[in-house]
Amino acid sequence: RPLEIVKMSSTSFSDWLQARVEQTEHVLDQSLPPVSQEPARLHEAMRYSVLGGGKRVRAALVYAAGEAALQGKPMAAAQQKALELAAAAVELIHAYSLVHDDLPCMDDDKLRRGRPTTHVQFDEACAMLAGDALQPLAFELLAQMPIAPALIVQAITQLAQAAGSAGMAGGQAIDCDSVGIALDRDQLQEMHSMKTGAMLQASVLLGGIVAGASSTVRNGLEEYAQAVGLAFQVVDDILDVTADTETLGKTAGKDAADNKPTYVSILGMEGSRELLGALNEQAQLALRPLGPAATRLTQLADYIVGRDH
Ligand code: GRG
Repeated sequence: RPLEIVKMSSTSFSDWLQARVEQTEHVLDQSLPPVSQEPARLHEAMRYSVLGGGKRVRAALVYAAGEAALQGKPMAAAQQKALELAAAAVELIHAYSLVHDDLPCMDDDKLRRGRPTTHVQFDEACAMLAGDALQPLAFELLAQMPIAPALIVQAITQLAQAAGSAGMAGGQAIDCDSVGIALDRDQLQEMHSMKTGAMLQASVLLGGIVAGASSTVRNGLEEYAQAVGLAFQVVDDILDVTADTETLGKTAGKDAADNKPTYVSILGMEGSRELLGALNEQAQLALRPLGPAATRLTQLADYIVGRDH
């Protein structure tokens, strides 16, 4: 199957998404060190952590934002290659964060993506090192993008800020420190926008950077990404209450048991659903100036808001 981003406005969203998932997994498979190379166990743990499923929402956001930024212009082969590397890079950071989040010193989860977590399958030290090694690999992929060096620097800065103490790692630290503390809605929003929103936003912005987005397009992408990043978390909180938690490897009511505030605990189920609708509307409005080139982004917002796992 040719791994190309073709203009597929007539392709159904699910076919488009499936093609992006396969494309991303192919690039990840090629980019991860082989098990035949030493240290074999570390490489095995890295591959296990990254290639074990996942919705690949962040990768899809990279591709969709790249398409939107091109505004109907044909995609150059170098831009396509760069989008592939950027999409793989955000999935590597995401995978590392899940491996570390599952460790006994954090959430101590036993299942992830329907399989034993990395520290259960291997051991704690190996899982920590696998996460440690996935993170720099992401930046190595960005450094290999065949685009202007100034754009590579922007992309690296964007991803570093989203993953660091002002983004995901910082949000995780606030989350860890907030057990047993009653965060209000603004504090909860700030924590989530750092912990999960920042990486979703970075995915959208990376697509824009790689495809050379104009400032109008970048503004639209930023606004869209903010709304979608938050919506993702609201859905996660709703699913924590409603989904078949056993198959997801989570413990029912885990957040409540940990005394961690969630959107559902603060706004109630109905209030959370209302907020979700408003965020989707905000995301769709932000895309209006981008026209039909943003179709995949509009569909992705609907997908994120409507997801059931
Ligand atoms: C350890 C530095 C560090 C950070 C961890 C993102 C994060 C911070 C922890 C993840 C914990 C978690 C389950 C958060 C809820 C939202 C979320 C990020 C869920 C997992 O993302 P999906 O649904 O997962 O995109 P898949 O498996 O589809 O890739």
